[in-house]
Amino acid sequence: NENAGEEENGGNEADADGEDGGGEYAQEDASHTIRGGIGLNSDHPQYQGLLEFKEIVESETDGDIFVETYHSGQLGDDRSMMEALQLGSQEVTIPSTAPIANFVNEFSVFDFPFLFPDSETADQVLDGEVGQELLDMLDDQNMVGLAYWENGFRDLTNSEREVASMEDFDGLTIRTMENDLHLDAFRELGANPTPMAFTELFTAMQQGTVDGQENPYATIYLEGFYEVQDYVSDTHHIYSPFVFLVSKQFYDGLPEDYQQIVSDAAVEAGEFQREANREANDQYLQDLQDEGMTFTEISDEARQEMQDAVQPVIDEYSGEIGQDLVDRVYQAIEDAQQ
Ligand code: KDG
Repeated sequence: NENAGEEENGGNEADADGEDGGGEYAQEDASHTIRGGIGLNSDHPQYQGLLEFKEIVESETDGDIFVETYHSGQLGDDRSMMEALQLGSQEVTIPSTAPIANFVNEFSVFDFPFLFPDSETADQVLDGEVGQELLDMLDDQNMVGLAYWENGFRDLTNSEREVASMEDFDGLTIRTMENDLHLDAFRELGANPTPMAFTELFTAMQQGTVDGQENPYATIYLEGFYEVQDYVSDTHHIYSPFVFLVSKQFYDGLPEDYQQIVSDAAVEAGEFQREANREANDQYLQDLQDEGMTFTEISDEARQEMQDAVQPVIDEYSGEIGQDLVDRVYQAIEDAQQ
């Protein structure tokens, strides 16, 4: 995104679309407006994906659906944007699955630690039957889930010490997303987890309210976390999908051909986003080190120890979610690797 430039860490001063989108269409000529908001800033591949969605939808409807894009939590955090979708006061948001689990708890299954071996396997499972089954559950919550995008494998950063193995987590205050499974997993690892909206994270690290956080490299770099964090470890502990969500009230009010355009665009922009995201996550570990962060590699042995420690949490949540669904997810992972 050429116009975004270097964004100040928190990204609070980021401005709403039009400027960024550089679209050819005007809102006053459109019959429908989609306000799409995300928590990450305008440098992130997630925002590039949202701009891609805008371009596809506007050109396919010849400007009759206008898309306004917002980033950096300009419309609120993940939870409040989902609530706005439910109320019909916002049309689109693209949260991680973790906060979605507060609305449909089955979504926690995709956040099981060490579940997906790689992104390609995740794609196949999420884009397959069981992924669709979960999207369908959003209907009851007045949201329509149109596609999975990618946030990516989450890695730990902190300002205290190198984290190479489990004992290094001891007592570290780690911000997690607002999700019980994430909290429980970090407790098992020995950390002191604090749930917090993404929009508050940078300040919390800057002021030392938390020692660390975990997010994919792209987010760590593009949000400027290296300014307030010294250590990064490739824990890769959880794979975070994004879900492209639409307000059901809005979607149901669209003519059928427009529904099709919107849902195809969410998938197509998602393919673009996943690719951009993978490139970003590959590139930014080096950039983080160039910015002065110390990188610590997690050995297979240490990762196995972490995996064993969080197994009770996986067992507990499997019970809550339903072992049958969980087994189908494991089966889909196995099938994807054939
Ligand atoms: O735009 C999505 C973000 O708001 C959020 O889901 C990012 O991974 C995230 C986090 O740590 O909150």
